[in-house]
Amino acid sequence: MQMKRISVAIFVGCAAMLLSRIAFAHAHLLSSTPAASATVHGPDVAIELRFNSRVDGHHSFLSLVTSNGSVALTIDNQSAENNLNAHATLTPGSYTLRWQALSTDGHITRGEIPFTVR
Ligand SMILES: [Cu+2]
Repeated sequence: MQMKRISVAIFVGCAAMLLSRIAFAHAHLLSSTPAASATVHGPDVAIELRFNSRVDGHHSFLSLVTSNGSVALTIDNQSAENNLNAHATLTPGSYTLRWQALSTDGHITRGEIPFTVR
């Protein structure tokens, strides 16, 4: 009898956890600056990624990939809790912004945004 009660409690706990995970969907990228495939003016480039949910700026990662390799970017103070911000000084050329975002539900999403600096 005691055993049955415990297993029911575990089941209810799991269902609640599952529901809360669905409610706090992981971070999907809504838009970015630079936009994908955009050409922007250098040398000072402001980077902003906007997501559909809160992201943890301290446990997310941004890097810039060029033909010479990749450089990690320092994430600035977030302009909004759904955003990741950074800035870079870039010479003309092709770049890929690689991002990895930790959302508040503990899920990680990642992607790449190619852009050109002229
Ligand atoms: Cu998630």
